[in-house]
Amino acid sequence: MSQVLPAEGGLRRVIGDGESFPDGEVEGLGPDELLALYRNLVLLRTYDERSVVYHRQGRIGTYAIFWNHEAMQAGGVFALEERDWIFPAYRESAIGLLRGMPVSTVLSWWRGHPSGWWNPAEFNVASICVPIATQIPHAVGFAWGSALKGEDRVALTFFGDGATSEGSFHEGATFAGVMKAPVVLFCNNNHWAISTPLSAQTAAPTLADKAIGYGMPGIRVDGGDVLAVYQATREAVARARAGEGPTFIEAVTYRAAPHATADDPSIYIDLERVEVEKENECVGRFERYLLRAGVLTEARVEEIKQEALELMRTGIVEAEAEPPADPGLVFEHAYANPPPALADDLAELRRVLGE
Ligand SMILES: Cc1ncc(C[n+]2csc(CCOP(=O)(O)OP(=O)(O)O)c2C)c(N)n1
Ligand SMILES: [Mg+2]
Repeated sequence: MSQVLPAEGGLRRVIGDGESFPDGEVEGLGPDELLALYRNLVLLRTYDERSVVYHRQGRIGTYAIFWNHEAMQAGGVFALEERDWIFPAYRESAIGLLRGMPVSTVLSWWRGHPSGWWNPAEFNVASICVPIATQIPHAVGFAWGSALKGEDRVALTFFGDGATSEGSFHEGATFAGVMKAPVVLFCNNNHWAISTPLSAQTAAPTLADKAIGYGMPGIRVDGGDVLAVYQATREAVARARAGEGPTFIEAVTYRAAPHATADDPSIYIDLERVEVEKENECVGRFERYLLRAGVLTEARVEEIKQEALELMRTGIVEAEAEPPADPGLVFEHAYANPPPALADDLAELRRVLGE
């Protein structure tokens, strides 16, 4: 099966455009599941949009925006069981919300507060990795170890197009293929690694082509179509659970927001393409699908959005109610015998902070 699956030359899609491309269906998803998936999308979207506001208000630090990545995140996670683990990067910082993590925990992470570090075993969500691609070997090792222990767990790891050029991706993918680790390598191809374009990450026609060299199937899917993402991930998870090893999923999108709150993409990005992407953004796409199918009403949409906003309001209040962290924590746990200069630095920091 080490080939790019034949149907994957184009991008898999399920959601139609309301005109020439007809709506499809995913077997096994009834109205309740579809609504649950919609709620997850709205929760992530609301988290993201409010976080940009909180950043502008100086209430959280630099923030990695994931606007229009919600379908990849929610669709991927919806294909997992609770016992399966998620290994996120900074772009999936709020993925824990889909596992019941409090909003205040994620906001605290972006506030640089220790209460933002959760116990991974509580939610089966590993810590956020900022060094690019490092979560991939973590996920693969975890999945392999889990299989050796006879547990029935799959690991899903998210990473970007840029991450596929990193050594950690190569090491993780090689190991996963050789060991047949029950892992899903989920690549969100948003065409950019900050200002470095996709064309710099591979000379092959697609990123899914990379799967071949690691002996695993590669699937290409429309990253803005939450149902197509769910369906593709469900297949990959089933393959992993059946002992058939890893799958590489390339979910294709185009980054419609800045890389992070400290970025000005207008100097490098294709602004027309961004406009097209915004028009076709993933939450609205699924919302219109559900309205067409009669699963959702305008009134229900409003209700679900208000509920998510309320969760955010409570979350930021709780995060801001945390007592200030002791700056000494930054200096601990790195050295058994700290060099004297470190103590001087901490003293200086305390002086600057007026402590
Ligand atoms: C090992 C490493 N090198 C460089 C960086 C700086 N850096 C932060 S984000 C980023 C771009 C990554 O792009 P991609 O993998 O496509 O993910 P995206 O940000 O698009 O989700 C880079 C190079 C880093 N965090 N880690
Ligand atoms: Mg990228």
